[in-house]
Amino acid sequence: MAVERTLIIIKPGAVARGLVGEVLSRLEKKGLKIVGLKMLKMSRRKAEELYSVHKGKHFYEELINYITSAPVVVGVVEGDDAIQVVRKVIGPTNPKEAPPGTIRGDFGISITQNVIHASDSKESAEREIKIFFEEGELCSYSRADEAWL
Ligand code: 3AN
Repeated sequence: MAVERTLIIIKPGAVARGLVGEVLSRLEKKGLKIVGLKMLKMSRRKAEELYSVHKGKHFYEELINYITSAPVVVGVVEGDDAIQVVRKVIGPTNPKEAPPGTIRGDFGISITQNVIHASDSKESAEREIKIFFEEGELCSYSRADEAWL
């Protein structure tokens, strides 16, 4: 068992559409544990840090403008192989290619308005969590269903 932590961001459009509960619920029902959670309006500085690998790409400005346009919900999710499991639950980047049953397949509108961000590797998860959370803001607790895992 490899317990990992990953960063999720429920994007502005999904917050505005009232999808926060639905998205968190899908992750919780999959057995993932929410160990940090907050709502914030992302600063341009944090957005640029988060998406630094995309600087210079044709969609970069649109991406930064969108993610800073209105409140987002950022969270840290923990579980066995959480990075890969969360990516599976959310589906591919482009909602048109995301299968039904995945978060992006069911709720994604476009490649920009694709509902949720999640870290794609251990290195990204470590880096991205630090952008939004102090270590002391993350909680350790047992889920009631852990005894069955
Ligand atoms: P993911 O979020 O699936 O890890 P990345 O990291 O490749 O995808 O892209 C980060 C974000 O940039 C995506 N969530 C999406 O909003 C946006 N994005 C990626 N590729 C494109 C594209 N070709 N056109 C517009 N936006 C894009």
